Amino acid sequence: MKGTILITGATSGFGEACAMRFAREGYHLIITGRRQERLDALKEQLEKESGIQVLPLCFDVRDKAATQAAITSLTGAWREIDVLVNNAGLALSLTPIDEGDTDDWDTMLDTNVKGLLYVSKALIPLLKARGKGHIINIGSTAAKHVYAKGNVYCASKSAVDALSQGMRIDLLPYGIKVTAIHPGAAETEFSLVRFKGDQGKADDVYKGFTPLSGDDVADIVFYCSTLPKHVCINDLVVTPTAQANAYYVHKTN
Ligand code: NDP
Ligand code: 8X3
Repeated sequence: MKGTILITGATSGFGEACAMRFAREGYHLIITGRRQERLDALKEQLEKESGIQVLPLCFDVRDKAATQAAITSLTGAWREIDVLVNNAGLALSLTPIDEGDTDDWDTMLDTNVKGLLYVSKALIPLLKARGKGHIINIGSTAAKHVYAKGNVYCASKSAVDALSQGMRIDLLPYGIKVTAIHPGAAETEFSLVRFKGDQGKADDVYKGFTPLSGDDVADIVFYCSTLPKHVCINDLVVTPTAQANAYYVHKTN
């Protein structure tokens, strides 16, 4: 056993790919999300394939009490967490600021910012007690450049960028590493969620170029989390080769 990793939002996309990658490498996994049936299926698959142990915790990161209760429920070796991947998050709609839906704004800010804070607040005491650990926050190119109609989603990811810097400073005395990884366009369920189930609109986002995959990002998370104790990647931006930044994607059709 190489260690234990807790991944939020492991029911699809980057989180699921990270679960698969770390399972292959012999890590025990704590996987979280709101879809219990997906968590159960992933547990069954990974325990069978990799011979590691998987603990599913089904909760909504927006629910402060449920988040704290889920972490408090950890006992024994499950409390010895080496890596926390704060990945759960979403965008909803692509709308000019004055036309934005305030419920969508609440959901994005409550999930991407406050949810990340609740999980971190609950987990940090366990890392501090061991004098080591690594928090990996999934930001976005949207944290680095604000694009048209991205307003609140971009703001939520800017907050993840700022919080990652703040965490790194405050956790320095405890030997806890903090890394922010900022991916560009990646084909997961992200656009299907953003466009509220419109598969055609979601597919259009990735036409004409090769986007990142969940596996690409999982490789990077794995690399960052397995560097020597004295080495920490603080901030990493990764895009498809066809994407220069949040604005410029070279599409061939
Ligand atoms: P997916 O939609 O495929 O996965 C999102 C995950 O987040 C799901 O497992 C979902 O689980 C979980 N999640 C969402 N809301 C909540 C909640 N309230 N409580 C608990 N879990 C929640 O998208 P990605 O894998 O692409 O996204 C992962 C992260 O990467 C997000 O933070 C996203 O903003 C970021 N990102 C994505 C990029 C992309 O282009 N795909 C690029 C840059 C960053 P469930 O529904 O079961 O709760
Ligand atoms: C996801 C990438 O460009 O849709 O964070 O904002 S983007």
